[in-house]
Amino acid sequence: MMVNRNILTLDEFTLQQLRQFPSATGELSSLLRDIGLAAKRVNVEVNKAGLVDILGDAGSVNVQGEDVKKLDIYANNQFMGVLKHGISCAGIGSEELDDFVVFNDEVSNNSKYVVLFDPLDGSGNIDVNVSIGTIFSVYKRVSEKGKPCTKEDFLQPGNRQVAAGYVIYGSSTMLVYATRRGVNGFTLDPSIGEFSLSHPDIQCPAEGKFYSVNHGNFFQYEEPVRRYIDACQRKTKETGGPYTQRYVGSMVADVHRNLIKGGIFMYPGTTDKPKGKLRLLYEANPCAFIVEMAGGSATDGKQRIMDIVPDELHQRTPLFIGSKLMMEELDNYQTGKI
Ligand code: P6P
Repeated sequence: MMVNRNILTLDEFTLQQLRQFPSATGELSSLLRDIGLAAKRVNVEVNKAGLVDILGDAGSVNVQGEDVKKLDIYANNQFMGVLKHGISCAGIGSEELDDFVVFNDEVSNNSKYVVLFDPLDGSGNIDVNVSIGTIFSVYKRVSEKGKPCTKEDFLQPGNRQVAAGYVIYGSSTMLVYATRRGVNGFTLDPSIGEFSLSHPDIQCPAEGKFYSVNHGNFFQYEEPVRRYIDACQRKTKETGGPYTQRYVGSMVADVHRNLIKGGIFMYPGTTDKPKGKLRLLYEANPCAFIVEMAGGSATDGKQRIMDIVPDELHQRTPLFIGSKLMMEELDNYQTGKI
């Protein structure tokens, strides 16, 4: 099958972006290409996970107290490896690691960025062949270059992100990333082994029909959230519905569907977990950056996700994210207007 040579690969796209900014150092383009390489390596293992002894638990438990799947560890090592051996990253924070990792070598100490990532989100779905994803967030370091990066580099509010993205290992494998110049999606083309621009300039529809939440926790949600969910179920053609409830249980899949088709994803706080389950630094913030750059919005139920000043690497936050007008309706419930 001939490949349409007019479709830019990820590498060609990032270099094209770089050429438009001659003053740019190329470090961000290089970092994004490194992430693309790691994603391709992880994709190979995800796609054959049922065939090799990479499935199932690795026997260890991560900082979240969750059984660590072998694929989590493999993915973590792939992303950490390309970032450590690249030219752009001074250090990382990972869902799989207790603390930040400062690379502290001569090249890394002079690198411009730090990266936070969840190497394989939704890994509980690996054994049942449901889409999973990698999520990443890129900040310009605030510490003095030439020295090791510091905790302050990683604990910046999400509104300081330079770039963010995710890889979704689904019916196809896609890498979606956002900078302040827009959101673009690349589908892995197996015939050439490259991520190719398939979704240029992604815009999140202002309206949608999908609402995504775990109904199993319904009676643990705060009253305004329960009233909004109830309203979603009562939508008719006359009131902008009917809505469809879709919940994959893999955040990247749920967020991606809503980014493309319109919709709202909610992981509210519960009576058991008032801060919810999702992590601010490497789940909520990167998804919030992507969705906001595409025209949507993201809050914790009270404030913009990206305005939260983090205290620690693994802190949790409630998350409401998606289409602009759906988020405005939810806000009317949460502020008591409805
Ligand atoms: P629950 C996967 O474990 C994850 O972190 C997200 O990808 C997903 O949205 C959420 O948890 C699902 O959580 O409690 O509904 O199973």
